[in-house]
Formats: sequence, structure tokens, C-alpha cells
Amino acid sequence: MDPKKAAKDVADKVADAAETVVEKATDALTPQIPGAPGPAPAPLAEPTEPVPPLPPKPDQAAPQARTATGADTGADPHVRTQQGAHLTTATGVKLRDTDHSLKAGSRGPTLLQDHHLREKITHFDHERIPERVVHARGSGAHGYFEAYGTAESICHAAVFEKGETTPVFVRFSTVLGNRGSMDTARDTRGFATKFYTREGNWDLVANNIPVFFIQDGIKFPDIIHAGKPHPDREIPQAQSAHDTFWDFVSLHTEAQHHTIWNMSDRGIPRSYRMMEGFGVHTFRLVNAEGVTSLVKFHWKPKLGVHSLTWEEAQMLGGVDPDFHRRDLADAIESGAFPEWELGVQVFEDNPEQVFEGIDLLDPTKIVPEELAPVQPIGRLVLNKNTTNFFAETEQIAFHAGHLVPGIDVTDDPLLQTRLFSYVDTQLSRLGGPNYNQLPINRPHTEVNDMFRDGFHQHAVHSGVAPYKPNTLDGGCPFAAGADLSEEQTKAFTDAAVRVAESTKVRENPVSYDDHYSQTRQFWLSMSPVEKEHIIRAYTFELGKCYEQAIKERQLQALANIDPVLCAEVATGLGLPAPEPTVPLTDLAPSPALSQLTGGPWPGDGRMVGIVVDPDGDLDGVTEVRTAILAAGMVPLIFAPHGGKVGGLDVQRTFATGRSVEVDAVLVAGSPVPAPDARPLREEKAGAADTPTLDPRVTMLLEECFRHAKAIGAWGAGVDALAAAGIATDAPGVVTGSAGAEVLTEVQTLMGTHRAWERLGAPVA
Ligand code: HDE
Repeated sequence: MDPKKAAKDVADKVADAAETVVEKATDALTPQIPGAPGPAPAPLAEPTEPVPPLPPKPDQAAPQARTATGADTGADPHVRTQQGAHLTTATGVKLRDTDHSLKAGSRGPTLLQDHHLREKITHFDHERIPERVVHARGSGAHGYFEAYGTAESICHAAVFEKGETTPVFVRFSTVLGNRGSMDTARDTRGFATKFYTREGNWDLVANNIPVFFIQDGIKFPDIIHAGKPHPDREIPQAQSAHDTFWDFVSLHTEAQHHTIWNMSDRGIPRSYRMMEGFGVHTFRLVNAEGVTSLVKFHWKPKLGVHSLTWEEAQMLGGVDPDFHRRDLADAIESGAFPEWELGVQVFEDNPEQVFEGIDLLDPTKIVPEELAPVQPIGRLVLNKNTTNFFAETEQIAFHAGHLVPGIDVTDDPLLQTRLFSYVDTQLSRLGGPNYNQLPINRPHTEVNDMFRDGFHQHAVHSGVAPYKPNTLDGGCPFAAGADLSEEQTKAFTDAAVRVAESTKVRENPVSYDDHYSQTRQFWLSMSPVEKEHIIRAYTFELGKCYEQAIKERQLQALANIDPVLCAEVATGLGLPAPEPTVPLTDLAPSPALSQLTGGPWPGDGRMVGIVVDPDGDLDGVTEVRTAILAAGMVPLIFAPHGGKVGGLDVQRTFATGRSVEVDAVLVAGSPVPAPDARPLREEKAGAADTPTLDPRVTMLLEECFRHAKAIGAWGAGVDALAAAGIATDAPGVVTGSAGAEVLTEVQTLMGTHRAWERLGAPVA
């Protein structure tokens, strides 16, 4: 056959196949249940003919296609890095076989000359890079930031200009655990945002807690070594419930304020989407006239601030260690785009850098919102998942010193150390000084840095004069002039702040000595249910400590926060409650600190389990499922077996599903025990002895009830509640005759996150 015709035939075949794949991909997305591994369902048999690579999933985005020096290449960022249908070596040579090494006979030794084997194994051997020394476990997404223009009077940064839309990448994280640790550990969460502004990259590297353990960065290795697993056995992983952590914080009492936040429900968020973010330090903004203001940055989630219960967090550690990562990706995939407002508390840049007696340079102190309101300046939306976790989430390199003109730092000694640490850590983590050239780190603006060479240099720099002054490259690049004309303010200008005449010392200002007044203020600002959770957390964590002296020392710190808190924890530990050693200061409670203020909150992306009986009201299930999707939530059908029930895909069987995966449960029937409901097959089946109801459903309902989640039932579902011993008149339990009506009430209940009344009367 004519080789040209043969080639055309192959090309046509490939094009047809690709079209079918795309059609299938579109069909496959219609059920709108997130989590499918690819854009099209996989065929049963291994394909025998090549087709072009599948398109990315519609929820995914990749870093913009920029050169290593920031120029827009105009290329489609979605184009797959791996092109074409044929297997090649790393240098593009087509291969016939990657399954067998080259051997001297089929039973003979492997030959050293097998260059493909060596290349493949060598690359694999070097796939891992050092994980982050802190915040190793994380998850990220793409999105955009839209400025309201309300910050223009205090800051000339382009990112805050009215209507300016800036692409962003956000990475959320835990602090202590390693890369593979569970998402739901009690810990602080990182909330780091890279803004690819038209004036260069700005990173707001924030946490979900507004204060920090230490006032001076020189103590960072100390707090982290104390929080990380014990060096001898390397346990426990990803948590603070151990001796070294409590040893440190009970001695170094400036950590007590951050610690009470960790012991509060903030330490176990329901979702990254439901966390506040805080810049922690005070930053300095500069406006077009050169006037400076001091600010604290706050992210306010559209969905409110919500948490797991402690038992849910622990169960999820086993049932779904990727719970937060999955929640973020699923929400974006299902169209429930996470959203926050960025706000600032603004303070006069006075020489003392103090506001209402609060030292703005002390990162263990907040400024209550009631004293300085958070003023919204823009909106963050996360609307795309990553295409490749390693390339994006792992390789992104944040830096507290990635600042843009108009945004500057203060002398907070914690921030000052960060300005050194973030660059330094990337050198070993990302293997050299060129990490800003990695696709996810590339600025969306031109880079003329005159930095040259180094490991993994991606740019092909032209010119001969990477030095200044020069004549050989026409004097370029030119530094912006020193005057503050309109054009020059667009260059970064260090705010000319006066530093008071001083002597070199290793000491803190006296104001940093107050470790308890705001810690107590946090306690006093909590609702009764939040106080109960704090008592529980301290009792659990200290109860896990081995050393008596450490427990006693921390009890002393609790006595200095609040006598009731101390007494309750002491009772749990079986120890006497000490008297305070400092006078208790009653600052005015700050209602904004409680998670229970505000609302009702939208249910975007919330998971609703529907327990289905194949012999029950399946029409009702279909209707309710559609209504849940229409409300922007995700329905998960729980059924006795996999596959389909009444034409609907089953997402969880009674064996694979667990109550902690859902925010509310609807019971659409009363399924009798399924064939696998036998303790020998599955331990969960031994939990109850109800011949009329599958015992896994009983367990699911009991757990949902215990965790104060909304429960709704209709028809035979009401019998299921009775069989599981759930009181239909209990708070947060709804029954009715039709699914749709029950769902409406359940949705209202979900607006407060939990049926708090169900949890009983508080002590504190
Ligand atoms: Fe970090 N921190 N940090 N930190 N931090 C890092 O940088 C450090 C601090 C925060 O998703 C590291 O690239 C020092 C406060 C987040 O990639 C490292 C001090 C706040 C992330 C580092 C602090 C943060 C990091 C580890 C005390 C809240 C994750 C890997 C002076 C405002 C960023 C890396 C991501 C990561 C150092 C204190 C937030 C080692 C020395 C306070 C969200 O450079």
C-alpha cells in the first residue's frame, strides 16, 4: 500500500477514536458525582490500538504556559506534557518493549547494556524530593482573586485595584505530619496563597489561626522539634498529644495562646473550605502618596467556620486519611467553588506600632474584630483542581518575602526570620536556586533578574552582560529610579520607616511578657459547646502524655487561663487543680472568635448520604438526589450492594461507607440485613442485632446521631430510625411523608452545621 495512504488511514482512525473518547468523557460527567479518576470511563479490555491522550478533566487546570522568564508562550496550558500515543525513552526514541529487560537468554542474567532499563530505574530511584520540613502534608487548587478596589486608598499594589482579577494558587496544609499523614489530625492549618499579579508574585503565607506559638523566629526549630514525633521512636505522627509538645508549651508559656486555639475546634476543621485564614503578622501597606498603614490580613470563608467533632476526626484518620484533600477536589469538581473574602484590619502606622494597648509586632496577640473591624478588599475563588499534584502542589514554593510594590513587612521578629527561611528551605527541597522557574512558580510578568546558571536552569539567557553597570547589553536591565513618580511607584520601594535609636540586644519588649490575658479572652469568648470541646481536647492530649510533671505544669498554665477549664481538665487527669500564679485579666469577650456566631451558612459541596432500600421508595430517592444536586450539594447513595439500585449508581455500600463521610443522612427505606451483614465478613455488622434493619445502617444512624448531624427520613425510613433507636422528636431529626419536603428541612438544619442541642447541657 502507498505509505502516504497508510499513514492517512492511521491518522483517521486515531481521530475517530479520539472523538469517541471525548464523547464518552462528556457522557461520563453527567452524573456529577465527583471523584472519577479520568475524563472517560475505562474500557474493560486493554486497548490494542493507540489513541491520542484523553483531554484533561474539565475541573482541572495547569500552570499558565509561561517561559522560565515569565513571557506568555501563548501555548494551551492544558496540552499534555506527554505527547502522542507512542512510548519513548526520555530522549524521544520510540520503544518496542518496556516489560522485559534485556537478558542473555530468557533465563539468563540482565545485560548492563540495557540502557532503557537503566534509564527507567534510575529515574524512578530519584523520584522523591525532600518533603517540606513543616507543612509537608497539603493540598492545593487554582483560582482567582478579584479586588473590590476598597484597599486602593491604603495600598497602590495592582492586585488591589478595583476590578483587577489576579490568578492564584492556594495550598492548604497541616503543620506537623509528614507528606502521607492524615488530613484530620489536630493541628494548625496552613493557608498559603500565591497571587500571580501583573507586578510580580505576591505570596500571602497564612495560617488558620491568627497567633503563633513563638514571638521570635529563632524559637521556630524549638517548637517544631517539640511538636514533631519523638526522635527516638518517631512517634506519634502528625499530632501534639505527646510529651515533648506539652513539655515545651508548658515551659514556654508564650505558646499558650496558640495552643488554646489548637485545642479548640479550629484544630480540626470540617473542610479547608470552612476555615478562616490569617496573615498573623502585621504588614505595612503603602499608598500612591507613599503613606503607610499597618494591617492584619484575614480570609473569611463564604461557608462559615466549621469543624469536625473529635471522634469524627479520629475515625476519618482511618476511614479517609485524605478527607480534606478529597473534600477540596470534590467540591471544585462538582462546581461548589470554595470562596473567601480577603479583609484587612487597618491601624495607623505610629512609631509605637501599638493599637489600643495591643502590640502589633507581637505575633502571639490578636486585635479583636470588635476593636478594629475587618474591612473586605476582595474575593478569592478556587475553581480548578491541579492536573499534576507533584508539579503544582508539591513544587510550589511560597515565601513570606515574595512581596509586590505597595506591600511591605514590619519588624515583627517572627516575620523577619521567615524572610530568610523560605528561600533557604527551597534550596534543599527543590534542589537549587532556580525553583522560581518551575512552571507553578513562574511569574506572569517579565523576569529580568540577572541571576544566571545553577542547577536546573530552564532559561536560555541571551546577552553577554548579566551585570550592572554594563554597556554591552545596552545597559539593560534598568533599575527603576529613586523618585516616587507614578511610574516609579510600580517598582518595589522599601518603606522608609524610621528605626528608633537602639543598642544591639537579645531580648523582647516588655509587652511580650503577657502570655495569658488574650488566651483567657479566647476562652471567655467561646460558646458553652466550644468550651466543652476545649476541655475535652486538653484532657485528651494531656492524658496521652506519659510524664506527670508535664501534666502538672500544663495544669498550672490552664489555671492561669481559667479556673473552670483547669478544674475540668484536672478532674479528667486525676490530678489536683492548682491556683493561678498570675492575676486573671478579664478582657471583653470577642464574639467574632466563636465559630457559632453568624449563619445560617450555605451548604455548597456538602455531602448528603441517602440510605436506600432496593425494595423501598426509589422514585423518592431519584427526586431527592436531583434536588440535592440542584442545591449545589453532593448526594451519596448508600445501598446494600454496589452497581445500580433502581437505575441509580451506588456510591457507597453498607460495607464501604461510613457516617463520617457525610454531613447529613436521609433514610429512604429500611433495608433488611444484606447477605454480607455478617460479623465474620465484616466487623461493623456485629454492632447491632436488629433483624429488621441492616446493622451497618444502625451504626451509621447511631454515629450520625452522636455527631449531632441532621437526619431525615420518610416512608419506611422512619421505621429504620425506630429500629436503630433514633428518637424522631430529637433535635435535628426530621420525618415526613415525602423525600423532597424532608430534604428542605434537613437543608435548613444543615445551615447551622450541627444540631448542637443534641449534645446535652454544658458544664463550663
Ligand atoms: Fe512557615 N515555613 N515558618 N509559618 N509556613 C514553611 O517553607 C517558618 C510561620 C506557613 O504550602 C517552610 O516552603 C519559620 C508562620 C505555611 O508550601 C519553612 C517560621 C506562619 C507554610 C517555614 C515560620 C507560617 C509554611 C517549610 C518562624 C503563618 C506552608 C516549607 C519564623 C503566618 C507553605 C516551606 C506551603 C512553610 C519557616 C512561621 C505559615 C521552613 C522559620 C507564623 C502556610 O520555610
